[in-house]
Amino acid sequence: MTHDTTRRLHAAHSLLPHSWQQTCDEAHAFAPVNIALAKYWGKRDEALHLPVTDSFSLSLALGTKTYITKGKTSDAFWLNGEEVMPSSLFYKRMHEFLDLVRPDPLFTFSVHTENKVPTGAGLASSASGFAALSLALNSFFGWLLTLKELSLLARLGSGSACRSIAPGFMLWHKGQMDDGSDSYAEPLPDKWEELSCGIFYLSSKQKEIDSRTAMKLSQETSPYYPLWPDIVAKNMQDIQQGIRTKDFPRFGQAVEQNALAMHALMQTATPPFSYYTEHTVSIMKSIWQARKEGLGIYFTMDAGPNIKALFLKKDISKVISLFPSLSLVDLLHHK
Ligand code: 2P0
Repeated sequence: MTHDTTRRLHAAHSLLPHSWQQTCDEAHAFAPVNIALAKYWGKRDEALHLPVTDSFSLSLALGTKTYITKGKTSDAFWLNGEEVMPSSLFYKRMHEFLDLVRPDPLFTFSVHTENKVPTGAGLASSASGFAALSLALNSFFGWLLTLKELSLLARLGSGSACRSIAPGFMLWHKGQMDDGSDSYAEPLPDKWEELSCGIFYLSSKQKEIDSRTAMKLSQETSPYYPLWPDIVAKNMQDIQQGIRTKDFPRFGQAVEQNALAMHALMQTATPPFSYYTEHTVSIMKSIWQARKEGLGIYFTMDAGPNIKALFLKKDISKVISLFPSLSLVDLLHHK
């Protein structure tokens, strides 16, 4: 067992009871996709997915449904009804995550995952996937984990999964500890019923470079990466203050600037790369133009070409008539 595997196992087991066993035949869970408003882009620890900065997100009503039962002789996974090949990256990542929670080394799982978003298209399906899996495992083994513990566990599957554990605005504290025990996301009490979101689905193709590799390359080679922590800190402040005071331009500008800064890190990496397509750029420019003409609309993008637009409910009809290809998505508010 490598040193990193031991550290991951230790991090997971510190959240779980001394020993555990299956408490029901099957368990289901849903977890939302989260849109990063201030991005997680760079790690201080790769094995434990510990980030360089805090990050901040908003949960959507879209997401992942997961259903688990005990497996037969080996782990078996289905994604949107199709069995996943053991040679795939998806299988490897799920299998390695489940290694952290097997009640005994021979215990295997059967996991059905239904994504309500295109897998691999930059809509963070791995985040909702590992969050839903963590929630389902919690029921399956009757662990009764708290939200914080679930967030810590989900983070070991994929960093951003720690923010998909609950509805609403989620703040991921980067934490200071080497074992990652203080690096988790928590929901903010704030609500913003007026806030609306839409997605321009520009491509559902599997991306050429996965976000984990993209993040590492940006961090290791962009000469602008040293500026990133301060940019995020400033953006986080404006985003949260914007939410508190319902100052939409302050909020929107900080969200958009953060996404553009992250994409600038990719374009200044060696070798440089970009998730933008011609469509992405054309929509960005149309949004800037609409803003010049007085419409309150801002965008963000993750590790993919799709654009997520943010605007207020009062402007929905103007936004729809100006951008007929925009699909509105419901936000998942907390109660
Ligand atoms: C985020 N992304 O904050 C950023 C913005 C993509 C763009 O977190 O290596 O799959 O599994 O911890 O969480 C995607 O990276 O990376 C991501 P790992 P993850 O949502």
